[in-house]
Amino acid sequence: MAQPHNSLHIPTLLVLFFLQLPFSWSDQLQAPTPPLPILPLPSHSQLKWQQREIIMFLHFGVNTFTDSEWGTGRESPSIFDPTGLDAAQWANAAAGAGVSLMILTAKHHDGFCLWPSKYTSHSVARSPWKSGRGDVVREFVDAVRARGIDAGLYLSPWDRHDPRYGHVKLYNEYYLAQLQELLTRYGDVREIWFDGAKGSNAPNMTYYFNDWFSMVRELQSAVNIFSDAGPDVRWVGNEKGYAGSTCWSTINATSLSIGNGSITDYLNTGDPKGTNWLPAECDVSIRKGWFWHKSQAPKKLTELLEIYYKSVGRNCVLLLNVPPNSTGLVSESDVRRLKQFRGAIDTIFSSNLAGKCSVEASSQRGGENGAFGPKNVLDNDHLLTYWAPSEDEKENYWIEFRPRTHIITFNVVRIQEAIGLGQRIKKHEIYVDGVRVAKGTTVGYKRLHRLEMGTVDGFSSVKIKIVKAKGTPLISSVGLHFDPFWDPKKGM
Ligand code: FUL
Repeated sequence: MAQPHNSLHIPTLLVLFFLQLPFSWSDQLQAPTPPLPILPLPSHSQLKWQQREIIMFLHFGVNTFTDSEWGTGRESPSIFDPTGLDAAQWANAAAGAGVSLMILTAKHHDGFCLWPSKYTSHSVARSPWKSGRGDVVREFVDAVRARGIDAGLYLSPWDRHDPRYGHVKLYNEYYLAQLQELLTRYGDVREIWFDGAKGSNAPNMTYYFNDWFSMVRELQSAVNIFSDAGPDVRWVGNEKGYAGSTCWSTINATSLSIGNGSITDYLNTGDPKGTNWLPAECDVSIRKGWFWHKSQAPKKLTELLEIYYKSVGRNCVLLLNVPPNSTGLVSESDVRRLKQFRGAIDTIFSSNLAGKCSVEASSQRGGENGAFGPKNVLDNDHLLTYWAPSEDEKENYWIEFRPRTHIITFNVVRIQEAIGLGQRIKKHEIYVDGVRVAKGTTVGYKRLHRLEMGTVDGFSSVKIKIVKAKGTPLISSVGLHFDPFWDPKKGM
């Protein structure tokens, strides 16, 4: 009987089955694959931004010479004369703090431009500094790049000087023209800052954000765009440098808008159900003001460390402002504080005491021979190698550290997720010898816990439990550290 077209009879199927066998045997020699991601994911530029941890902000302009924070727009360019301006000194100060990106206020709300823009005369070109032939933006980008540091720029949307402000089309054209100057004349720009502030008496203005953002993307491929609402980096919702103790890098961008005071709590915590990867940046000044004032001094080291734990230690990037003074230099007191700050961070985190422990976990993806074992949390990679539990395990995931020989003294626990596959952990707890010493919600790129109970001096087991997660948690790094500056009684 003729076989119907398209169908296979049983002997043929058997032959095909046996032909497959060698392939399934060799399958066993292949490495177990990484798990599927949980969307949304960061872009390549967002991942690079996150790993910077600390960025330096520089507020500099006419306000530096008038002892004010918000200029009126009526300042005469003749007051701008930073006779000792040395952008290499700014870059050295940043390098001393281990910073890899610096962002300069090319134009603040007063409208004065630190570069000779051809679209306005309200700029350095009309100032006595370098007889009007200077360009602060040029000196800044050249100096930071010479130091191996990336450059970023702030261009204030609110402009109190330019008469076009309030005339929607004219001002948007002006703003875009300046954006094009900044993004074509000065090489690579890694972050552009769109500030949301606007005085209550300022004229009505509609900003053409979509045009601006599209223009930025057209002119710069590796840039991150910051605004209250992203699209690449969001504001954390305050200027104290503190993220929420729950802080998701995910959020719903459609619920955000720029300059909207009612969404600060949402910005502070993010949203586990968010469909956009839009991590938060914590901006704060090393001094009280954003601009330099003779009467102000830098924050104490303990205050800076508090900020570090509540920003970088809560899955964010810290944007620390260090304002150059009227001579055009970062003040010596600030340079010293920055060095101290970096020194303290290095003292605390440069050695990982968990490295002196053996490590076990509740399960591991692909079994003993897979590449996802718990030891991955002890290597120097904090992104691409990670501990992944087996997908058969549902909740109650744990990873445990036992000292091999030494007595280990620590008061800080660091946990990092492999965020390249999505942020997942919703709730976690830390136990020392069976007693809970810390608990928290999100982890993200980095979560730091300073122990409220103070220092643990010797233990037989530290266990981290992942109590709730979106799917299987993936932990890229765990650290046990000793912070000599932490005093739980003072809370700092
Ligand atoms: C705010 C501005 O009004 C401040 O002057 C400063 O630039 C800060 C970073 O953003 O919105």
